[in-house]
Amino acid sequence: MSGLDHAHHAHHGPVTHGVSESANHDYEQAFAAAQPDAGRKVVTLDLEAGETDWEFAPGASFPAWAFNGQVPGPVLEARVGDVLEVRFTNRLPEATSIHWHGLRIPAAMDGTDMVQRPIEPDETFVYRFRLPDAGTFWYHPHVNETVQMERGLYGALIVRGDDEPVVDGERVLVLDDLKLDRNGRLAKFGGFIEGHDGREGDVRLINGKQEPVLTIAAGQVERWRIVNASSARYVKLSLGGAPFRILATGGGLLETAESATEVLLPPAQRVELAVGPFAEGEEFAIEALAYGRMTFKRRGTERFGTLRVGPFRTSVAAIPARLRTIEPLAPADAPANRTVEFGVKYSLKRGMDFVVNGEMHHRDESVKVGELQVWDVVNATMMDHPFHLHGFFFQVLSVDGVAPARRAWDDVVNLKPKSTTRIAWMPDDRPGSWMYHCHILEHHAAGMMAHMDVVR
Ligand SMILES: [Cu+2]
Repeated sequence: MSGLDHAHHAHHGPVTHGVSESANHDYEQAFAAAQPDAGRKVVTLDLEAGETDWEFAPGASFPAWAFNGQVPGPVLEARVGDVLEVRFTNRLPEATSIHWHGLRIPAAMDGTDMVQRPIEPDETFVYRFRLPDAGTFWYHPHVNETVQMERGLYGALIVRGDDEPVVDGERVLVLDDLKLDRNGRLAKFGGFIEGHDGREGDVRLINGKQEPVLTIAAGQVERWRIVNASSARYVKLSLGGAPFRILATGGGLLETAESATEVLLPPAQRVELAVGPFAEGEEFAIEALAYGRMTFKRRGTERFGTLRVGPFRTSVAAIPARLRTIEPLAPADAPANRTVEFGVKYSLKRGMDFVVNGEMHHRDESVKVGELQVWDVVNATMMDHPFHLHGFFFQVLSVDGVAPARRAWDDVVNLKPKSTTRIAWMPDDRPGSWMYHCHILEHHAAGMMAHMDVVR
């Protein structure tokens, strides 16, 4: 990756054509405004989406869609205050775009069809934005996601802060599953169960490989940055019952490291764990424990991979008791100023519709920059839904009136069946078109989403 800024105006001509003049203006403005902080740099890179042979297990492969010929796409790394400039070229047979999941960037760079025309085959589009927060994020298309993400289009994005815990090593684990047919080809998309449950497959992957074996040195502590990139699978992650510490969720570090033996990752969620130290010769299953979310198809404990402990190495790891301070955005009993209800409706034509406030692809009221939002996010259905808000972090104030055990920043929260989750978020000065939706991709596609403007 080159750290040098360079002339960019030639890059985005071909694709802004066709976007409304105001969208084009917002894009140009966001592009020019993206400047690195003092002492930081512009991280530039090329990404290309195209067809590639994805060997997910020895001798087993299929024609995938991938970023830069690999699944997952390359891990993008930068520091808080850097500018990321991605020159993206689409070599797929259909239109696409990139959504930068969890990043608090200008609306014009969010990658949805609200803010840009999908990028047609052989077109190039340049995303450019400043990275405001440290954490584990990811990128994926926001066009035909049920197909494009299942076929392999996703990757992790790591943003480092100035004051990170010291560990002996770091790894990124992108979790996914693949649904194949009897012949080892991608199973055909759709059907009633897939529409209801979301698409889940029986090939479980870490970093694009089926049930790999990872090795950690005895005595060492690693930081694992974990992304759940699957379409619908909930991963209640366990290391064969071994304790670990949770350092961060989707919006960065927690206030204190939390000891646990399992952690739930709904689709699109990220966690960071401190793993280890272990003794040489130990072995642990990296597995998802059974998690009931009222689907037709039920799953027991299933393995994603194996962790083996190799020879001892000395450790320099130092994880402080206090990781950071998160100021509360609102008191736990702050009254809600909006109710958003995730529901289902039965339609004669389509069977089941997934709706927000009674409407597929809901158009929600705008919110004003600087006005605190306290939302009751209601799940009126009998199954779980991972709620995702684009472009802004929120804090969970309560679930069914009970304050959560910890304060955290997130862009994804799981909504339990028949529950009310009260969240608070602040629309800072990034006006434009935003959305929130269920991150079970099939539910999102079936209408469980809403558009909303942030206005000055
Ligand atoms: Cu859903």
